[in-house]
Amino acid sequence: MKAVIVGTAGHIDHGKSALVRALTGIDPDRLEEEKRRGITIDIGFANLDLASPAGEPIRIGFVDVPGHERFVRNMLAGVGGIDLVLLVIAADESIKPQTREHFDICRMLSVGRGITVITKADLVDAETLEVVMLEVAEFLKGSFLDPVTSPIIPVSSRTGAGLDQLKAELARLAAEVPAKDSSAVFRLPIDRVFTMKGFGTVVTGTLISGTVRKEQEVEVHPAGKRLRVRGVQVHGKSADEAIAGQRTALNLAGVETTELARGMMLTPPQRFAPTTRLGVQLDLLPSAKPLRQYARVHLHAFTAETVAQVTLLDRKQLLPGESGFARLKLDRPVLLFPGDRFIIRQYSPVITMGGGRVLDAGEPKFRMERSERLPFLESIASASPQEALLARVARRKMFGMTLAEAVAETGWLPARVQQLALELKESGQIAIFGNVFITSQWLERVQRDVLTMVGRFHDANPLQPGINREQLREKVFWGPDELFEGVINSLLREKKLDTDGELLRLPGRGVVLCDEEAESKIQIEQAFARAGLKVPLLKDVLASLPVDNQRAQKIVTLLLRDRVLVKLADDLVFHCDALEAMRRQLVANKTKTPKLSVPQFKDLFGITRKYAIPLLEYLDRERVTRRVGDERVIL
Ligand SMILES: Nc1nc2c(ncn2[C@@H]2O[C@H](COP(=O)(O)OP(=O)(O)OP(=O)(O)O)[C@@H](O)[C@H]2O)c(=O)[nH]1
Ligand SMILES: [Mg+2]
Repeated sequence: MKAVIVGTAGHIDHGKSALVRALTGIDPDRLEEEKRRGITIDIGFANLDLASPAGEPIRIGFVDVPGHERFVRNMLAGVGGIDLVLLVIAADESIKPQTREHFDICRMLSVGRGITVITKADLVDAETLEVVMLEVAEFLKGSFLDPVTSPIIPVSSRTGAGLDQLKAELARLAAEVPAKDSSAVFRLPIDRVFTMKGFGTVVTGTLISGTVRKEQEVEVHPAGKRLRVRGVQVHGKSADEAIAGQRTALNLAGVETTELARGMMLTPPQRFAPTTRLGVQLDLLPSAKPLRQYARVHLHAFTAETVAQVTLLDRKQLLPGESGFARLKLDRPVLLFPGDRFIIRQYSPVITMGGGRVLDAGEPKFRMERSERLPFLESIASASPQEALLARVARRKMFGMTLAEAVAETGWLPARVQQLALELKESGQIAIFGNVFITSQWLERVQRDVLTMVGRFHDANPLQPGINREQLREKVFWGPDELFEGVINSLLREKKLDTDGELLRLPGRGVVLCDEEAESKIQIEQAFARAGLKVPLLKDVLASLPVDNQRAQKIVTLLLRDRVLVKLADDLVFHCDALEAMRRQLVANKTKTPKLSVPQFKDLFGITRKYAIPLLEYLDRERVTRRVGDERVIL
């Protein structure tokens, strides 16, 4: 069944609650104090089933708001999720201050559709009613409630006159209203928290998007706590799930009522983070005072409320009726997505000043340059979803943007982000590596940086075959692993890089041995391996090779780098296996010979003093032995 939320709006005592009761049979004033004083203090709820002109059933959820100027805060908590408004004006009083203020709020929140209801028609004569209708029509001209497109209906909740016409009109409009997206990300702004005997903690709210099911895990923002949905109620009846547009109550496990409050937001777990920085488009009411740079204001979005400081990005002050780009610094974090609407009220005295639209609620952790903020907001303000995603990816520069980041920043489902990303890839504007997006411009730049870095490595290390991947990554990269791997692979594919296992090199650079050199390398290695500790002089070995001395030196450098050979003194080089065998023999004989003098060492390995001293010093360095006087203790 289609679910539509209808809010009331209007001045105190103009008959909003009486109208809801007359339409639904349910008294939305639920508090004892409300009944006693005969005024609405907090938002109240009721529901009504209607049939569309085509005969389809529609469930209307009413959110009845208080008209008292002191309770506009509560009105704002109710109006955030509504699809239609009933602007209620009493025939005997006509337009009053909160008629204007509530109407302004609805306009600022882009409510878009509604019906103007002239209540208490029974209290005035036909002539007065006529005058009031004309006055109201004049007031609404040019707005979303312009009488040319939306009706003004006189009713009496006392006699019932006009109610049938109102119901018919409601059904017609409710059928036209686009349904809230139940396949989008689930979001429930909490408007009430209470305990129910036998159930525990219950929260209620207007489900503004998505679907929530029994036994599902949810996260509450900004607290960040994960909770389980023990039960779901829709319009007061148990259900397996609630869908967007329904008045929803959730019984939550694992949380006390004291941990929850109006203004918090429920979402799927582990995907979203609340923010204290918003990039917005701000609209000031014609009736407001000019908004100064760095002014503090009250911000209301859905059921949340916080103080915010305004930094105007495109002007020094915002004049009445003007619209500009701004950055808001919030005292308390809220969870909002681009496209969400909000209201601002003057800090003191508290009067509604204007409102706006969230453009950016996901400023990346590393700070954006101040100068980048305005162009970014301008670029996404009227962008298509595809262009907006491109701008968001571009903002992340060489770091790229992960799918998870894109989801968190837009509030779109992963599949939608992926689809848009694919389209951007097909038009050559971004590259996708695994789950990371990077713009083509930034990819080119990163590729260039990588090649420059590898080139520099070759210049500094002419005898090395290439740079280790990890080493390169540390030098040039801050983005996610997938992006680094993707960039390297793209360069390998384009043959701008060569690889040899873990090593990367520019094509034609790095040491590559020719056949003769490879042959010589084996000869050198074997000569030293055969010799054990009685090694030949290096220069004698080199002289016997088929290659010239310079190339021979290059090969020796490679063997030393790979620690196949170990140099202990000028012209005195050993094979690593020989050194290892010596070490093992010493350790094996430790119990028999715990100490050795230099002569004993010479005799043990049959070597001369010229070799013995550097070898013992090597063993000391390697902590196999320690020198004590003229002797070595084996450790
Ligand atoms: N004669 C007559 N009285 C009405 C009608 N509608 C409401 N009233 C009376 O007007 C008074 C105020 O009505 P409410 O419905 O409480 O007004 P409200 O707009 O909800 O007031 P707040 O919620 O406090 O802003 C009550 O005493 C109602 O009985 C009507 O159509 N005709
Ligand atoms: Mg009321």
